[in-house]
Amino acid sequence: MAKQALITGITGQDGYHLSELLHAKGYTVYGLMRGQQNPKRGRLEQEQPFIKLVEGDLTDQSSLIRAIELAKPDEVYNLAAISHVGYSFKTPQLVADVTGKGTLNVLEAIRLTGGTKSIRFYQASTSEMFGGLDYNRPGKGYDEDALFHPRSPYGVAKLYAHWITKNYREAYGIHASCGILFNHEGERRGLEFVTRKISNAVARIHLGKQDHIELGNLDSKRDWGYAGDYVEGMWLMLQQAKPDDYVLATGETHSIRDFLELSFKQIGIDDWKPYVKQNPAFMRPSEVDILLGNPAKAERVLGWKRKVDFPGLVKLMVEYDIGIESATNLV
Ligand code: NAP
Ligand code: G4F
Repeated sequence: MAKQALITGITGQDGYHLSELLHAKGYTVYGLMRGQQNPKRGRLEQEQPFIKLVEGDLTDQSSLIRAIELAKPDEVYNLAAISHVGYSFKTPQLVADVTGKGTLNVLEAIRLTGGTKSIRFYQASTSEMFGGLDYNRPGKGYDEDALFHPRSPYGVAKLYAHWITKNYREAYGIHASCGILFNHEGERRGLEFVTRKISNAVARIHLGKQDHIELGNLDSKRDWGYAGDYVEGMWLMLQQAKPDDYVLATGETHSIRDFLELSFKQIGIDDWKPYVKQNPAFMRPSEVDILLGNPAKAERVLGWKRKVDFPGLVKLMVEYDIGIESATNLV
């Protein structure tokens, strides 16, 4: 019998990669989509017709119950969230409702439909929960035992979601695992995130469609991997006999300046500085200065390892954006 999976956040970056992976493994894939006229529906129906779309919203408990009753999933991947850290400072209460309490709503939908023993659950936890204050294990990288100190309404909401998932595991015995994922990027990354903002701008500068890019803090550092590698880790977590929490990361950290340097090199520009203006509008009230993950447990227990390295990631993204931008006349 083919397994059934329900993915919330199906229109997002990870929803794309995970649904491709599960489809290739023979799963029947259900995707929760919000809004009466979601602008991403058309593209999804055209590109991934195998996905069975279910309408619903993380803030609407009854829609989640309906989705579970309809999909009868063996596995639920809770990827839906308001996921932009900067935006979370502008809409902190909404982010608490969606990114935080929304996770409780999915867990409750599983419990109320009697799925606590039959459904395996994945929660999209994040390195933002650590907050970049590397005070407890300098240089070693954050692992599953590191202290949390979130620095944004998004990070705080995700920490609630993380702990409520662990609580449902302990209280009701749900096979629920949290993947503490460090930044993962790729050709499906939203244009509002810094890597894709850069790769897209570099492509447009190369094609003469744009002459500069405006960014905020250039000094922060991130542990950047490729999203396609990370969804494999999500799936592996749900295949284990026992639920647990795992860090997925590369074990390397690079600054925004490093990303700019490699991206501009792709189009033959060695000095990127004349093309970048700093705009305080993109700065955050509190910043996560550095993220570095330690994926040793995932490598040991799950046999997971990232495949795409940092230069490979930058190359893949810039090449993709040059292709997309060349194919359209829009300026
Ligand atoms: P993303 O591209 O921003 O996708 C977020 C998804 O959540 C979209 O499908 C969005 O739908 C959906 N969503 C937002 N509000 C919703 C609501 N009220 N009800 C139902 N769905 C809603 O995020 P991603 O990069 O794929 O990340 C997936 C998950 O992993 C997120 O939870 C994110 O916080 C977490 N995470 C990401 C990273 C990373 O580096 N990418 C790292 C750690 C953790 P619309 O398209 O309709 O807006
Ligand atoms: O690309 P970002 O917006 O990603 P951020 O804040 O690290 O969050 C992402 O990764 C988290 C995992 O650690 C996820 F949980 C979260 O959902 C999301 O996917 O910003 C990265 C860095 C920040 O330091 C930011 O201040 O880039 C800096 N930055 C500089 N200029 C900018 C910009 N970020 C954005 N989005 N836009 C800018 O113009």
